[in-house]
Amino acid sequence: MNPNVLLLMPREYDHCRTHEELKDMWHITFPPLGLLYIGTVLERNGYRVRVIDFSVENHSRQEFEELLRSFQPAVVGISVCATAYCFALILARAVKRVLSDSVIVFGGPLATFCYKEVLENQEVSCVVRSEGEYAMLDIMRYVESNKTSALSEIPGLVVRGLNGVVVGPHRELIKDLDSLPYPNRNLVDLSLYSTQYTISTSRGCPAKCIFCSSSAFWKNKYRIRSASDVFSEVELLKEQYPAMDRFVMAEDTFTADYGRCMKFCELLQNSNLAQSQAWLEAHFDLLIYTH
Ligand code: B12
Ligand code: SF4
Repeated sequence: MNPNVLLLMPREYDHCRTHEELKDMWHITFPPLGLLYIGTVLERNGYRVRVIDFSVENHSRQEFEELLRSFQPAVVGISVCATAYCFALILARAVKRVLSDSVIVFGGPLATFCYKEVLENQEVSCVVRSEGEYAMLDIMRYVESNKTSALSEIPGLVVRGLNGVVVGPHRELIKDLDSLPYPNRNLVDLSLYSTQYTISTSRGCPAKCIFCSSSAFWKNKYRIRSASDVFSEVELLKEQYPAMDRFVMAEDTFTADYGRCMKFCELLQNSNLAQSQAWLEAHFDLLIYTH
């Protein structure tokens, strides 16, 4: 039987505020698109996937442990940005206590940059740096093959070695983002989010502001999906969620490619979605430069 995989989005760790209080503060919550992309690729390859997003779901320690016992994931992937690191470690320890043989994978921005510090925690088996879909697929195959190869041979991974960390071979970024399946949003309960309909149309940012991690995270490459692929996803969202009247481009900058931007607007304008609102982020210079 194929091994199961559990993907976790830790909540931001805040000693002072409860989940309910954060909700009252109009805390913005988006579905975890990165985990949904990874989960969808793994599902399409025959693995059973569960996603738990602690930024919108409340689970006591006991409930979480029960879930681990019943679902028995062989691999647990945790998405880690800086503010969620403490909680991510708490989750990793809980997993290790219940399922000592599971492979615990950290990915996302903090893990990508601070992999040495992350791997000082014995419960973390490995770190995936940058893009996660196919590195996670390789990890699932490694587990499925009864761990006959070495984790350190998988491109894009960092593991603990006898004398410090071992950085595995380089992994190429996905060349054609249109080749990725649309994220299966049914892996989470969309009704729990303050912003439900989000789309990722690009990866990276051409602006390269010196204080920002985006370029370094996406290996200095800016990749975009085609206007028609993005528009098809919007159409699919509308079909699946007829109540949708607004969607959000959840990424660094949508407007950097003028041609694609105009093509997308045309497609939208000439469709029955013309009344929908599209929210997006754009770097000001890129907006002016392209006009
Ligand atoms: C949309 C967005 C949000 C949304 C939703 C975040 C979410 N939970 O998905 C909202 C508005 C809620 C948000 C909030 C915050 N955000 Co924000 N956000 C973004 C943004 C613009 C896009 C994220 C996204 O959906 N990308 C698309 C998907 C496909 O990519 P991805 O999420 O990176 O996932 C890929 C890889 O990272 C990796 N990966 C991710 N997780 C895992 C896990 C495993 C196991 C593996 C193997 C791989 C892996 O594989 C995925 C697929 O390839 C990014 C910038 C960016 N361009 O990435 C900032 C970014 C992630 N946010 C950031 C920050 C700082 C925050 C906040 C802390 C802000 C604040 N002060 O409150 C909070 C933290 C909330 C949280 N716990 O995540 C920083 C993180 C920096 C850091 N060093 O940690 C980023 C990188 C922006 C930046 N350049 O500084 N954010
Ligand atoms: S425009 Fe935004 S996302 Fe792009 S490099 Fe600058 S700060 Fe980062």
